Amino acid sequence: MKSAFPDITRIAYEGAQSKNPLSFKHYNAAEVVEGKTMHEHLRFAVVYWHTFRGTGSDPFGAGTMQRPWDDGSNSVVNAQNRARVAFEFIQKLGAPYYCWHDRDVAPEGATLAESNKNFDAVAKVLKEEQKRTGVKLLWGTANLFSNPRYVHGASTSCNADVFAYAAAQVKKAMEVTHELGGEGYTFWGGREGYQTLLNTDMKREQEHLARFLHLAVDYKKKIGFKGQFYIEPKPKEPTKHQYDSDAAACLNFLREFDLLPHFKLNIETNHATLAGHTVQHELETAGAAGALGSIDANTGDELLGWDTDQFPTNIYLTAYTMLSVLKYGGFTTGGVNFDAKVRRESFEPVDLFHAHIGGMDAFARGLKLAAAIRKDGRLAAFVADRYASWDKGIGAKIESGKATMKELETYILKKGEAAANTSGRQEFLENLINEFI
Ligand code: XUL
Ligand code: CO
Repeated sequence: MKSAFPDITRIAYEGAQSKNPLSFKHYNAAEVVEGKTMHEHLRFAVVYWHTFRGTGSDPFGAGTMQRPWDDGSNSVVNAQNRARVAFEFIQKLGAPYYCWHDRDVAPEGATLAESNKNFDAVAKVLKEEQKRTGVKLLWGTANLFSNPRYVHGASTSCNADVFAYAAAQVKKAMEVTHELGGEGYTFWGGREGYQTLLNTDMKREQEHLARFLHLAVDYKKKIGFKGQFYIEPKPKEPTKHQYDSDAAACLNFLREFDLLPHFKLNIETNHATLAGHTVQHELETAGAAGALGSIDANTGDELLGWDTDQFPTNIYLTAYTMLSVLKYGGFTTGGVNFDAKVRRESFEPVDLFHAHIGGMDAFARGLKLAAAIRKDGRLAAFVADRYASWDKGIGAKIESGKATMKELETYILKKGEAAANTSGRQEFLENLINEFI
């Protein structure tokens, strides 16, 4: 096949002094940080949907992307060619993983049977290309939101047939993920939510969502798929409220319906922002529950209130993200998946390289900064010291569950007043972080 990027060779690490825009300044795959290579820490993944299917269209105008390899048709042959281009791109970039929705990789047919046939035909090429390049599937997922049948949701639709259709689609997507050696499978709530409560039986819809996920857990066992299941929180867009609204809501839902042992969370930066949280908040919420699985790395725009899915270039963002990731032991099954798209105005193929190189370099810097902050130890020591009253005396007694209300009353009556508080030192700590950045 003709090269889609003939002028671009494998992107190399050239170091911070390089002026070559098509090189890594910070991402040095083999460099060891905290005992693991950057490659092992970051586990970068390229998304099929934005990178190979994004057209650049918006509500005000048509697509702008120049993709000369794509004949614009909905044919299987075009999809197979596109798959080969995708692997040329991912290999030249040096990302070890990719991710897809079923409908990104293969065209939807007139019937489920036809869609499955198309999917198999493209999966065959994906498998060949994975073998040829060594690029692996981080996770697969099913698109349960684009087709008009999902207008009222998929598993939370008021229409039971739609639930059945969605289940059939997920069954197939899981099989193909398994066939391609996928290391995970993601459930993002698509349209699982509501536009108005006037027409919504929320309790019933949430029970249906739980039923759906239990069916997937059962089917996973049946086919022997060992990959990790993820839930990806997002509070709104496309619906006004989505049931997987944030990490805490997901954890509560998973616990309520006995699903927590089977799922981890896939935290997306821009979704955290939409939920009114920072991504660190979401990572810490997931991490504290032992459910931090993977991240969809991107960023929003401070002045735009929607899911702009931009490539992350902010070093503070990546440093804080990696501080939380390292704190919870790093990625095992998950990775840094760029659920991000080039801007509508960045329509040339080379922009796909600039975007991913920038994201990878930003995360490599974030990783190095987080490791340096951890090695320095002052931040962790400050936090440990801040909670020192819990390590001994009355604090230790409360934590161990041995203190009663009565005892606490006696303790305070005797003491008269609580020990003096000390400063939270926020500004000092912000300055400390700036020593590294
Ligand atoms: C949507 C989103 C999805 C999921 C996969 O906002 O993030 O692309 O990552 O369905
Ligand atoms: Co995402």
